[in-house]
Amino acid sequence: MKKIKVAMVGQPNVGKSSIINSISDARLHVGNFAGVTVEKKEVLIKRGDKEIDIVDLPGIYSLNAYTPEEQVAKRYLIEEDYDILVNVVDANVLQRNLIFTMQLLDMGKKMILVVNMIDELEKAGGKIDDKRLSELLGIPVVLASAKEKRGVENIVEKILELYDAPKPKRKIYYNEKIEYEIEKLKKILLKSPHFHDPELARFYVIRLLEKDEDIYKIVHDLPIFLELHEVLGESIKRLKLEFDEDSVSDILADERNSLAKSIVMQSMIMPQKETLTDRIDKILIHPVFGLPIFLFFMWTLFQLTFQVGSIPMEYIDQVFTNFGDWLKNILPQGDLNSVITEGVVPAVGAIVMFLPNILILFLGINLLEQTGYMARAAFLLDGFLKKFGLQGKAFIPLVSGFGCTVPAYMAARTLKNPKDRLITMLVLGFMNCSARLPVYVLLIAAFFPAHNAGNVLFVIYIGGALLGLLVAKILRELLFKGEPEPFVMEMPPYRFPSLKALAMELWIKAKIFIKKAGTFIAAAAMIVWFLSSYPKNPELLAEYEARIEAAVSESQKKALYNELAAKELESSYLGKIGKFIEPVFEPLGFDWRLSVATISGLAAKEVIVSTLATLYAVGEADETSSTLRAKLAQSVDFKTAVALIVIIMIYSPCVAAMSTFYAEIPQWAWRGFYTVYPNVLAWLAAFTVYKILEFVGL
Ligand SMILES: Nc1nc2c(ncn2[C@@H]2O[C@H](COP(=O)(O)OP(=O)(O)OP(=O)(O)O)[C@@H](O)[C@H]2O)c(=O)[nH]1
Ligand SMILES: [Mg+2]
Repeated sequence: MKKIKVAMVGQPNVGKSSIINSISDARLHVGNFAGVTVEKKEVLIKRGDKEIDIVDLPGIYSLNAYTPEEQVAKRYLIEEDYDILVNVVDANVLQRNLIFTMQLLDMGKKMILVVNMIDELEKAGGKIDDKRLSELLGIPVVLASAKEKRGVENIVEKILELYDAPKPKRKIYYNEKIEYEIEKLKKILLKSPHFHDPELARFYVIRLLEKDEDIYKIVHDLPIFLELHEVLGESIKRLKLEFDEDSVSDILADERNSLAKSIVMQSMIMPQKETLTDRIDKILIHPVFGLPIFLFFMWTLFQLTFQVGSIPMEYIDQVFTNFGDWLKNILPQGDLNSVITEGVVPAVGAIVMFLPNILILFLGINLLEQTGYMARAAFLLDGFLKKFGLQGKAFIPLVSGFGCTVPAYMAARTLKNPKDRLITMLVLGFMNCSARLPVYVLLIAAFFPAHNAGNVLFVIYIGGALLGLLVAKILRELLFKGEPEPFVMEMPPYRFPSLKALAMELWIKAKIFIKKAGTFIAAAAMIVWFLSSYPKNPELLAEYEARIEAAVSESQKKALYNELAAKELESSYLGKIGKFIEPVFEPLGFDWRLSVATISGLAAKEVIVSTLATLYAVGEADETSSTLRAKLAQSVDFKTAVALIVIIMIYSPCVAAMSTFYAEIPQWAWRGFYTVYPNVLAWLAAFTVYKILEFVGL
């Protein structure tokens, strides 16, 4: 079967990923702000006897790629082998997008232009003549709307057509003075046996004139470089003089700009209305009301997360309890029975209970991403963030951090300046991820009055964020002297999120969450159960059996049972590990069980809940089953609970997040710093809070 390799490329937020989703059954992440895709993704589609392998690239503003995610796209474009380039542009900002199209045309590849979001343009009264546009550019043009699935199948048709057809002739040329120099340099380059394709040579020459370092590095090692280098220098000098500019890059930028302008003038009717977006923005980014409105949205989100999310909780809990009881009866007595009914089922149940809370939180984050409000919030908070040495654009990875720290670290790729990026990544862990939500909800429900629960949750999240800002400030002052880079953020138009897409995203999140509970968390629970049940202690058992035998009353018997269970737990492997680490946490009032649970959170934050569920289930075998929440409230005091919350807010994120950080940041010194400092800080903060609470007598 023939395989056609297609690279999807264009500026950020033009709908590349959406188009791929609409022509395949892929579920690439989309969002209404620049920088959603930060790593290349491949999707395979079949049409007839042909396979098309489409590569979704991160959005890129120009070939002078600055940020790591732009580098991913650029490197792919110049280093990889592909048959067809599909350049996606946004119909609403066609002229600006076409400037980049000109750069892509320099590459001399087979190329298709997809003008997306045509629905929005038409709604605003604009129009594009695709035939004319195609004539002017000399490549096939498709008008499309990924949202309405219009024209998307045409893209596939054009890809198939173009694959079999010869490469169309170049139509776009620059000013003849520039072309003259290009021609001269091209001849030299073509003397080298490495270059057969004149179009590729032309592209290299243009990039060399623009002082593209990536291309420079490739050519530098060729024997022809010596000859080329001299002539190149003269050409650059001459062009700068003739055009009276500081660099050839500037000259070409002007050229591309005016080409784009004239092309748009000949092929497009512009809309002329005040858009709905303008009107909404008058309120939402109002200089005075903007921020309070933003805070109100956030507060509402956490209220809903707690209050609405807690409604189905008891039903889910009941389902798992019943399921556990049922299994207990049908499975043969023994270790298998215990590990499943005392280890796995309660642990998984304790986690799955929080699915509704998590979904509401994700719904909030998703709305932020899909409507276009994210870019506004970044804009509103820019001034505030700058005071703390962070860039406004850092807002996007920071908010993603409320969902999951792993993609948030990746999202930090959109920050251009390495210092800004590193600071952002170092404090990202303080944005409480959704895996920590179950732990908070459990602890809040156990230790705070119900009417305040939503507020406490809000304070935890805002508190984490503020702490992150404070640490960013300190890092900026001590280690990264200087100002954060100023940024220009694009304000996409507001878009009504597609309900189907929203439901799909939530469904995917729910599946991931349940899968994690059923595999990773279940496995962790098994380990915890094993470590807490072995080694068996026959002497202890014999001793207590004798005493229970001799007991006179039922209540005395029960007390002895509980004592036995507690002693058995203490002499288990886990008990020994717990005792070993207990001294570290003792000043915070933690017993060994809380200590173990805290450490287990490094595997995944939900494991804290499942570990607590296992450790606090022991010794209650024949009492009326009270909930984990009630057991915690009984055996942990308030200030210890608060100290635990503080620890969880600050200490290292899970191993998955940590390994993502290591993958993104190659310097060992920073990796080391990142691994140690949150834990030290967490302990100190928890200790301070504990002492304050003790002092005020709580
Ligand atoms: N109205 C309308 N909205 C669209 C269309 N295509 C995409 N969108 C929306 O535009 C936004 C951007 O879409 P993405 O597919 O994430 O864009 P992208 O080009 O992959 O962006 P990056 O990954 O950041 O480079 C999302 O909110 C989409 O729902 C379209 O044809 N019409
Ligand atoms: Mg994308």
